[in-house]
Amino acid sequence: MEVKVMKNILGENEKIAEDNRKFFRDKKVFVLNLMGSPGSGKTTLLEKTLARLTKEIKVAVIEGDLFTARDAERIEKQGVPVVQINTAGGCHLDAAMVQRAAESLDLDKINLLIVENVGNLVCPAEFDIGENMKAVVLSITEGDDKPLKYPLIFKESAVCVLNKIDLLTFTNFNLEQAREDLITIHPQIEIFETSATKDIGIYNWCEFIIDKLVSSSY
Ligand SMILES: Nc1nc2c(ncn2[C@@H]2O[C@H](COP(=O)(O)OP(=O)(O)OP(=O)(O)O)[C@@H](O)[C@H]2O)c(=O)[nH]1
Ligand SMILES: [Mg+2]
Repeated sequence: MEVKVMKNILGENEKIAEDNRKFFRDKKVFVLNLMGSPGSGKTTLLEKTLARLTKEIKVAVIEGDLFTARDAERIEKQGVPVVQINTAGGCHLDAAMVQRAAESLDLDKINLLIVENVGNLVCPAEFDIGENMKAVVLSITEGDDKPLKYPLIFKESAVCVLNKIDLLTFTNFNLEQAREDLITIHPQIEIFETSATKDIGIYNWCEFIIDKLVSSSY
């Protein structure tokens, strides 16, 4: 019974996600779904990404959180339009939430919409929101076993950002092992090493996003 209900929920979500994708395509807005565990550094990476990208690209942000507008307040300081979604306990964003949030953005004025999903390494991977690309942030302090333990999110994501690389020497995180496991799970995955606080690797990550926009003719 539970399985059937879950299937219906996912089926309904899939329809709205397809509507979103078509809507964003018509508006020529590329949508990036940024996922990862709580505290992996999504908002900090986003702050650094916006500081660089907004010189060249018009960006808006949707922030997903259980409660509070803290991340949206941080992003607002970057001078980009931002909408906060509070899921009131829900562990992921779904396509309907993103559809509603997008209504309060002027999409004719932007080329890139970045959605910071709720901090979670499991649920967001199961819900298509109508994005063009999923990216997962894995921080060094979470441990190198996470790709094998939570494979779906790494399988679904075109990109994995290994953040907090500045902390590598203070941990037992095995970078080679993590890279090997990521490639085993998803052979085409792009891997970036960043420190969002020390501004390491941000340039390459941003260039990658720009290339994606250009190659998708947005
Ligand atoms: N050392 C180090 N700390 C970082 C880095 N990136 C983020 N942090 C710190 O990690 C903590 C969490 O960062 P956030 O950017 O808020 O993480 P988040 O993934 O957005 O968290 P949620 O939105 O709660 O899921 C903050 O104290 C950041 O300063 C990094 O590259 N290196
Ligand atoms: Mg955040």
